[in-house]
Amino acid sequence: MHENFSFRKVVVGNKPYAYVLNKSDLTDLTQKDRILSKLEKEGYAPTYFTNLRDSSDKTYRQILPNIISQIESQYRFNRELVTNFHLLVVGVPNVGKSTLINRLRNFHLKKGNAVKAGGEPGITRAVQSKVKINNNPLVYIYDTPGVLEPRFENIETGFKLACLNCVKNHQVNSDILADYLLYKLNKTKNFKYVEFYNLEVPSDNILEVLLHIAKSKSKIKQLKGFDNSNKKIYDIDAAGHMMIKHYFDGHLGKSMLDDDLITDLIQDDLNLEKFV
Ligand SMILES: Nc1nc2c(ncn2[C@@H]2O[C@H](COP(=O)(O)OP(=O)(O)OP(=O)(O)O)[C@@H](O)[C@H]2O)c(=O)[nH]1
Ligand SMILES: [Mg+2]
Repeated sequence: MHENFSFRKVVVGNKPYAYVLNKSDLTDLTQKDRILSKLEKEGYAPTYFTNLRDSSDKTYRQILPNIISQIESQYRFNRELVTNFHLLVVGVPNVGKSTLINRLRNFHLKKGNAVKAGGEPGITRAVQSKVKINNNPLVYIYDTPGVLEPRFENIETGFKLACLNCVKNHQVNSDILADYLLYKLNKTKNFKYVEFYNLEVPSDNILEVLLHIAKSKSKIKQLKGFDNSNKKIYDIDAAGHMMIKHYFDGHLGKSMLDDDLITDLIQDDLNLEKFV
């Protein structure tokens, strides 16, 4: 896509919108203020961190009233008489778009789920028929399939999305992906994996870690030798898939793969501190 592609400018333009960062239960939000200020600088506001898995997180309830007030202020200005509104939910696969629609409908309309959600990318296959989520004003929302840029701006973006189960896992070799994941876990000092896999110490050797996982989880595969004999070996590929799944299911601790996108801000802060 065009190198100056900006989701906000191209997709949203001047239309009312909200930027929702879901699955906050899986995210390390210790740098939340920095993330927010970076997003704000890039024009993303209002921004909501939501956890739609946990019903005690009520943040998602603020989204619709905010959008309605943006709509109303625009239409008051334009003096148009419009009585119903249509929203579109857009995002990469498997981030919780359909879940959000159901939750908005459950809460604002007190009605049951209307769209299908699920644990794999690609659950929503086509733009769905509109779903009513509010009366007075009447608001409908369209569910859409997850979208990815045709080409990732760099290979690391593809790795991040694969670690988060936003692209189908088999598109990347699991040991390469697990190697990237291990590098990120170590770099961000997230050593939960050491405890989770009963390792003695942190490691930066992915084969060592995957072999340990394959042994402890009995991931074994059979190979036929040249002499037609059966050989059993530890299945490193299966261990890699397992590690990535453990990660995106949250077993390897709360994490933030975009740490590299906010380090420049941390550097700015450090530079400022020198002058204080
Ligand atoms: N941990 C966690 N899981 C969530 C959260 N929100 C949704 N999920 C789960 O994430 C999975 C994907 O949710 P969907 O709503 O189907 O995601 P989607 O964006 O519509 O996915 P596609 O239609 O495939 O693009 C489901 O298993 C949801 O239960 C959340 O806040 N935290
Ligand atoms: Mg969906």
